[in-house]
Formats: sequence, C-alpha cells, structure tokens
Amino acid sequence: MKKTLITLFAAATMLTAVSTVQAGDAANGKGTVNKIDAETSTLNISHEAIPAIKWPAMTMDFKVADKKALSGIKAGQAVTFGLTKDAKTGYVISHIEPAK
Ligand SMILES: [Cu+2]
Repeated sequence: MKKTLITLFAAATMLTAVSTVQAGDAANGKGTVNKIDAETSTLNISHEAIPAIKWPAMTMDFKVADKKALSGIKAGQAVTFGLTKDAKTGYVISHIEPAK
C-alpha cells in the first residue's frame, strides 16, 4: 500500500512538471529558440504575443531562473515556457519545454 502511494505521488509530481501552466507563473509563452548561451543562462527566443502581460510578438533574450531548465532545449526548437517576474531582472523563464 505504501509503495502504491509513493508511485501515485511520483506520477502526480511528473504530471505537474510537464504541464505548461504552473503556480507562480505570471504568464506562459510559445516560441522558437534562436540561440542558447548556457554560460549566462540566456536564451534568445522569437515568441508569439503574450496577452497576459500585454507583450506583442517579438524576438528577445530571456534569462532562465535555473540553468537546469535548459537541459534538452536546442536552438531551432519550438518551445512553450513559463515566466515569473523577478524584482531585479524582470521576467525570467521558470520552465521551458519542447512544444507538443
Ligand atoms: Cu518579448
């Protein structure tokens, strides 16, 4: 029984991890990665409009909150991502996944 509960919990955690909408996100976006700079944790993304924060479509640099978010992301890839607002640096990518 205990094992079943642990398995269920792990599955629920994984579902949360792959979801594009996460608690704490200010907005979610869609776009294409142009360039990745792992050293500075910066991505250049051409993103679609993000109505939640009144952004038109544009090409810009984003910082990722955690470098680990970059694993599995490649230049040229279509992605979905979440943004959180950092008091100092503005919007940063909280999570990013290849678009489905
Ligand atoms: Cu932008």
